[in-house]
Amino acid sequence: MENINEEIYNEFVLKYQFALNILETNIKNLLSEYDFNHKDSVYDHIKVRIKSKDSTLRKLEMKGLPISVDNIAKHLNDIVGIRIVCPFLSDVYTVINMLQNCKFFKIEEEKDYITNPKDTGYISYHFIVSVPVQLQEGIKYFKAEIQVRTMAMDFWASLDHKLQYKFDEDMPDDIKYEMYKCSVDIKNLDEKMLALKNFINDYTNKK
Ligand code: 0O2
Repeated sequence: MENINEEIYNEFVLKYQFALNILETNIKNLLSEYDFNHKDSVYDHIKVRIKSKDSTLRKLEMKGLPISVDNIAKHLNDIVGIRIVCPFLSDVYTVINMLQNCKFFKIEEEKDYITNPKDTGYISYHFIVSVPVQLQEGIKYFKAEIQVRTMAMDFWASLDHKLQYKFDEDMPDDIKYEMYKCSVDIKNLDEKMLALKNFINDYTNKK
């Protein structure tokens, strides 16, 4: 696989780190404000990461693009990644609504893999956003991917990710199908847990 000079890559990625810092702080502030106002937490945890160089170059190669920082900036949206993991499906939609009303970044794209799961069974809600960063040369925008999902969706995606690494090539079809069926169980489980939460809320409110 081709490579990019280490110094050039580090300088390129540093600016994405700035974007991640800003995005993480703003999102955590928003969520904390919500929690304070509602005396309840809408999320379980947040995970942030800068995509590793290896994984970035591999993704560019998989897209059939020449290896360069310009191509990374132009074609990859997830050098910066933030994942917000929520207890209930209703919390996911509260967070989605919060992000849709955010003014400090620009939403470039929304991918609703909750209504339309991927063929693998992957369920999640994604935002591709542009984050403004004040640099010495002026304000520049950097792309980031925000994933919002329930703990159950996260459980499936984490295990799927882990299992995929066991295969050099694609997963065999029968295993893919079993994973897909597990994701249907996950969707049903989220719906059942939400119904149970609503039932308990009604029950305790009546008392
Ligand atoms: P990693 O290692 O998690 O970073 P696009 O250019 O938009 O067509 P892209 O960027 O692959 O293609 O978009 P997509 O399909 O929305 O996927 C973005 C990310 O969602 C992936 O990043 C994964 O994190 C997650 N994802 C998508 N499909 C699956 C899946 O079937 N299983 C799991 N576990 N995660 C999935 P990366 O770079 O592929 O991986």
